[in-house]
Amino acid sequence: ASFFHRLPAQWGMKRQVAGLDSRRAFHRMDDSMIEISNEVTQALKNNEPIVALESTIITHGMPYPVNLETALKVERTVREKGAVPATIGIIKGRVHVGLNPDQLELLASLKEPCLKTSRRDFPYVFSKKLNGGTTVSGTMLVASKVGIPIFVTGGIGGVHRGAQETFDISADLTELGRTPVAVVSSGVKSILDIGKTLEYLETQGVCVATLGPGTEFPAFFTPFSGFQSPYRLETTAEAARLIQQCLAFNSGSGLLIAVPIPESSQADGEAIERAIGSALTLADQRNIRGRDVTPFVLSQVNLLTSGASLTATIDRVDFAHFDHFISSSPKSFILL
Ligand code: PSU
Ligand code: MN
Repeated sequence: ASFFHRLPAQWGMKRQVAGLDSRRAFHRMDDSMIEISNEVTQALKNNEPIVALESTIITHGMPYPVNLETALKVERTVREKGAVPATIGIIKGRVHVGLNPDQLELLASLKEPCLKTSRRDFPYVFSKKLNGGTTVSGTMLVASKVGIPIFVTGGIGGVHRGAQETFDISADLTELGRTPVAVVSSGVKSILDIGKTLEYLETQGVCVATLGPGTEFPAFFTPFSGFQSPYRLETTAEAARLIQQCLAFNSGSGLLIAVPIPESSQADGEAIERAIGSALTLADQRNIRGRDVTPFVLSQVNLLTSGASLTATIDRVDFAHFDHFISSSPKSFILL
């Protein structure tokens, strides 16, 4: 009996050595893990509209310096619309909500190694004090922890073609099922299987709606994917109401609002979609797997289209959504 009485004390010592001073530490987030910029802190306090932005698109989605220029441009667009941008990323093992231009430059230039960080990667990035670009899933997770319910991005991850063999299904989809953040996106790139992606989102309990005149869920570079959107929204007011009702019901799930490319700008889109087929074949031949698939295919498609896909991506990331832009503060929803 005395042995068992002594045991917890010994464990306590070990926990101290490991930097975990009590069992409660297992449930408590260390303050040093997340730093919120002054601007975002003020906006949260004053209930001003804030838009979360991801950083994998910067670190793994586009080449330098176009990635930095695009990140800054998107932030400017958000500001022009009257909201505060909160780009989320990880520097030396610390999550930053609201990266300043120097921090954006550090991540964009890849002067230091930088890990693509989705939900599963945080513990490793923290423990090794690494830099990280947060994916849609990683960014949603952080946004929800700090109380930012709206997140705007270009393309989200999805179910990869051939997932029945590889099981390659982006953590973005499960995150949408478990984290109450509204993601406004240009849709799902057809490097993915859009039909399976929509099925999987239904399984995860994610409300999916397309904002605009069409009835299809959009591919990234064209408004047409061949798949109907579960729901259609005609106005931003309808979108804002959907978001508000989703969060008020508190089911715990997020939602996905797709904003299709205007039909007038889709000509290049079709050529890009064709290049995707070749890029996927090459990825398979070169045995590219797991987290490397998306970055590889994106850069390959850019090569095959002589840069047209990159230009179109910048347009899709920055421009398209913001025409019908929705923003919010934790308590109110504002149409911009
Ligand atoms: N789509 C793009 N560019 C990107 C991504 C998606 O056009 O950079 C990034 C996003 O951050 C998304 C991630 O969350 O890729 C998905 O990666 P994966 O398929 O490995 O889950
Ligand atoms: Mn994957």
